[in-house]
Amino acid sequence: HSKTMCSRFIGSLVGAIVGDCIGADFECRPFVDTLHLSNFLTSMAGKTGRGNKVSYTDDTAMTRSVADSLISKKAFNASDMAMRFAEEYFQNPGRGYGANVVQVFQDLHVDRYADVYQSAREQFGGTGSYGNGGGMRIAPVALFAMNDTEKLIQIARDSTLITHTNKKGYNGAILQCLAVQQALTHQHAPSVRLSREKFVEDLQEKMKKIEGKLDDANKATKASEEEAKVKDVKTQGDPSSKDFFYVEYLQKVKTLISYGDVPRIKIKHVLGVGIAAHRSIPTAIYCFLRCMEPVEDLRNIDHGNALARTVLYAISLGGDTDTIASMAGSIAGAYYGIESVPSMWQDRCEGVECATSQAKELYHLATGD
Ligand code: 8NA
Ligand code: MG
Ligand code: MG
Ligand code: MG
Repeated sequence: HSKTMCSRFIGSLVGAIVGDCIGADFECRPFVDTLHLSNFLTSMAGKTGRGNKVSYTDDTAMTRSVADSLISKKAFNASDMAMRFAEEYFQNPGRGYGANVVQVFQDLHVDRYADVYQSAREQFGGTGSYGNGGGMRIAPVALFAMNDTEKLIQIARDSTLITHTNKKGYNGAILQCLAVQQALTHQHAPSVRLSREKFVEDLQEKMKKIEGKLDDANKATKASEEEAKVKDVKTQGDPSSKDFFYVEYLQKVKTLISYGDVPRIKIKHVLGVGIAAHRSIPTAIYCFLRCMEPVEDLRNIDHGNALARTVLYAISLGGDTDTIASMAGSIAGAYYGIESVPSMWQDRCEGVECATSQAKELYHLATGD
């Protein structure tokens, strides 16, 4: 059992990397066809020798900082994590960061990390970012706090608030973190497959408590209380202002899964493939669940491997491909384990070795083994 769990820790971080590295080439494309994906994988396999790696982007850069911070402090430490985000950015600014989050790094640096939550609160006129940048880097938190859901929720929220103070931003990151945790801790039993319906219902149950809290904003989010007041006045009747926002998105995921094979255009329309947390995190969860079953036009390139299928399917939706594939890949990796990540992918994606040792450290911290 414990060897299997360690494999799932590694699978989660490496699954996130392969999604980011392979997905990055397709970012922002409205459509990605199977032939294009197939050609990309062929050229990836053909790269040999030095410089054969496919590069990772901001998603992995920030995930690495989250893991490094948790490992070195053996706890969540906001200033340490903020400093790692900013220093990594200044060392490698060309990783394709979100357009606005870079302002937070600048402010953190200029203000010498005095209040690491201040700059993010000021983003977007005080409403805070709802980008998926919190969710894209959250997998290490799920590994670190695997056995303590309350702690997991708190670290997911507080670590996201360093850059994203909009409720949709940090609740999205919490949802993604809970999805990784559920995938990781699901007990595989011979011949009993995970109930996809129950997987979603369990997430709904947890999100209902989180989204239902009256003051779900915490110490670090003065701005979001004001935002909530403004929103009450401004957007009455707007479905996006409802309290149980992610609970409702999860309902859509459940319905779409029950339909079986659904045209991609419908997934893109209902769930989205954008850079907003709410238009990409439920989508990533859908990709993981949908790909437990074969996808007809991916049969020739997934070789019957459900993890590979999850990543390729997420990319095939277009839009924010690196981030959605990375988030879907981290859930799938936590469920299937590192053995399911194709060895060619492991070999050709930048950062796999580092993620592997980080996952082992996190496994040690979480289990004592
Ligand atoms: P972010 O906080 O800058 O948010 C990303 C974008 O979301 C912003 O630039 C805005 O356009 C929009 N947005 C967020 N909150 C609001 C708001 N309250 N009002 C209006 N618009 C808003 O950065 P992030 O870390 O959340 O972004 C993550 C994404 O950026 C990932 O997809 C990542 O891969 C990267 N990304 C890079 C490229 C690229 O050019 N390489 C393209 C897309 C995304
Ligand atoms: Mg990226
Ligand atoms: Mg400032
Ligand atoms: Mg992206």
